Amino acid sequence: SVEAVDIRDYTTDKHRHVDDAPYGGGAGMVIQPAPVCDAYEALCKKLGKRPRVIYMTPQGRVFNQSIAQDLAKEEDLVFLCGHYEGIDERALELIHAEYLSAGDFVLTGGELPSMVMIDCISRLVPGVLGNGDSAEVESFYDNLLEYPQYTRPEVYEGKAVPGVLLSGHHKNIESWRREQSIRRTLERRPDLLEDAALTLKEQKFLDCLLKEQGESRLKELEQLVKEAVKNEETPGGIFDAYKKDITVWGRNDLKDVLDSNLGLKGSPTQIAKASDKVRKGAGEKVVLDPTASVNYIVDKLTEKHVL
Ligand code: 4G3
Repeated sequence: SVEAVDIRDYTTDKHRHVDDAPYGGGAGMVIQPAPVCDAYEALCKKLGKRPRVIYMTPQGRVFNQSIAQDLAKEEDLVFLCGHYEGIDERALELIHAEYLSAGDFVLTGGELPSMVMIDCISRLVPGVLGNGDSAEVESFYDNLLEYPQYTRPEVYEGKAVPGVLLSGHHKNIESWRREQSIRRTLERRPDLLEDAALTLKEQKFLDCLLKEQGESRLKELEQLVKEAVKNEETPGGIFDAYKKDITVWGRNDLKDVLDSNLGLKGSPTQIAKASDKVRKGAGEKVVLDPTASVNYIVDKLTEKHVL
């Protein structure tokens, strides 16, 4: 169950003040340590133990399913919510507050983040809200996103339900769903794949997807580099080669990028020549045309930054 504690009940003055101006000056008010600590101590006395205290703050570790699983093991938890102002640092130290954030955004108070966490944690407690200890609880199962779901009708607005789901072939359905989960995770949350639990076969499948993606990126990148080299005079020939990895402004900056990242020194022409020399050194036939140089540069950029 959830119980709200009002720290104003732990004040002694007649206006029940809980905040005061910050030492050192500055805007806003700061919650004083006594009401927070006294409220916590009263709670500890009542419970006969000292429950973990979670302080809701944008400066905390970002809450996730695995933190929820850890917190779900606790018999009792205290969620401490600041409102506008901060809380005196000494109170946070004395009650051993753990800092958690609901995400990278700022609200007027910690109440909504605490409710998000309470909802998330409580559905992991067996017997709470009708949920059991089923595998369904692990929604971030294997660190993959969920596969798409379909229900009746079989065709809606001309869009049919994927045939495999109607086949009754459970093994195929299961592997189709896994494949969808992997595709979707790569598409929407590639960061999750780092820790995804994949079978060897699934890893191979992912490698194929990545290779396809890499090849199409390469084509685009090649086009971008060609443009940049061609538009020697246009400083506005800006391109952002794969989001954040390489940003090149016209040809002179291309030179800088090649210089600092690849150790290729000199003017673009010299670089082109140097790259051909390297190609020659590597036993390739020398092609002194710009396209070949562009290809070489693309290779280098790809090797270092994109794939
Ligand atoms: C402490 C938590 C509390 C410092 C609290 C703001 C967002 C979150 C507050 C502070 C909050 C969150 C109150 N806003 N992302 N506001 O979990 O700067």
